[in-house]
Amino acid sequence: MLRVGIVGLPNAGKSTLFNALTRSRQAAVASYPFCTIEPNVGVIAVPDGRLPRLAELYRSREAIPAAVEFFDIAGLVRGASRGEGLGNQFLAHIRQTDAIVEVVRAFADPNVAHVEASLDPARDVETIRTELLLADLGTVERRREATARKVKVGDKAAQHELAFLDRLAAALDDGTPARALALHDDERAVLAELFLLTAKPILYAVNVGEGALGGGEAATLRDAALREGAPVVEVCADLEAQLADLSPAEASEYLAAAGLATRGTDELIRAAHRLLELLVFFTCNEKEARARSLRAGSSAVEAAAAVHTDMAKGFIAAEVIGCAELFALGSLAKARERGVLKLEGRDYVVRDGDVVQFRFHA
Ligand SMILES: Nc1nc2c(ncn2[C@@H]2O[C@H](COP(=O)(O)OP(=O)(O)OP(=O)(O)O)[C@@H](O)[C@H]2O)c(=O)[nH]1
Ligand SMILES: [Mg+2]
Repeated sequence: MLRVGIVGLPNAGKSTLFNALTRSRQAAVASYPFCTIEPNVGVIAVPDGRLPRLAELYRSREAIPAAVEFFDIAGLVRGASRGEGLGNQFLAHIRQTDAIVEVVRAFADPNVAHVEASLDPARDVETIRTELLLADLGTVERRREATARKVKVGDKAAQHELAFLDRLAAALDDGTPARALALHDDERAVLAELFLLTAKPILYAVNVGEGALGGGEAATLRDAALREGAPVVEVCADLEAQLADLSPAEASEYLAAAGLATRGTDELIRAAHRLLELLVFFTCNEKEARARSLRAGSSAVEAAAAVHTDMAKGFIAAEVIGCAELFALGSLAKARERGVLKLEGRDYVVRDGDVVQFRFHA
């Protein structure tokens, strides 16, 4: 399962958001900085309105959503890359994630200390960016020393790598995250070995408290995020965390009363899922309707492997229909009748929303 790390300054509301996401009180929350030291881990279902409709069509006894793991990490402060705050320990935890959700504090509350003493979301984003860049620069420099030693003893391949590491270090030094670089395949391989923090896809979760995001600094933040191609999602972490104990109906009522149409956390989970470049395909029968995550661009046989290795080994064909088409027709029988149920081979590229039944030799 892919893992998303929740990153940000202390007291930004990371653990509050984690609890809102997991609809639990698993993570300790406090108004003092560095409340979280050991990370909290939770598996979170990806909300998908298509799943209950499919479960109904197939008369499935159970509906099982796709899931992503969220990892609530200790707060990061200015100087973390040099070991300030919880420094290196914190950075090691981020290294273990596949994508980053950065919580940006945009709520004002005199009872909750701000480590920078004033509210300024755009500055906070810059602070975190700088620390991640500096940490990566350190990683690249250590690798560069090792590579330079290889070049000295006449290793030809190392020369290429050294040139790439120089380019990489210059980019980081210039404020460009590793994810923004255009890379050749061999460079991509070196980058993968470095586990750089700025190579991970990122999205910003702006914690707006009970109010809405507005004003100049919010616009600056959005502009900056857009320039780097990062999604921005607004959440009311504290409000949504309070919904954890309510039934879905009560929660909707509460949200409506607060003037919110949807849960920001639902949007956040879907955005994180997209950030991981995942799509969802469905397998459905009477036992269960199940949403499954798959890397975008994967083939039918790779999708089969995501269900069971035996299905991939004995793969014969995949019977496929897009769920939008299926909903329009109203039943699988009709889809069969109309001949819109397609039989696809192992190289078929799976699309988001495909309902797939695999045929395979047992
Ligand atoms: N007013 C207000 N307070 C919030 C909101 N979100 C979080 N808080 C409060 O802010 C404080 C810090 O929240 P946490 O979730 O513990 O913050 P954190 O980012 O996990 O902090 P560290 O673990 O110390 O890095 C707590 O007192 C929360 O109740 C919000 O949206 N509005
Ligand atoms: Mg915390």
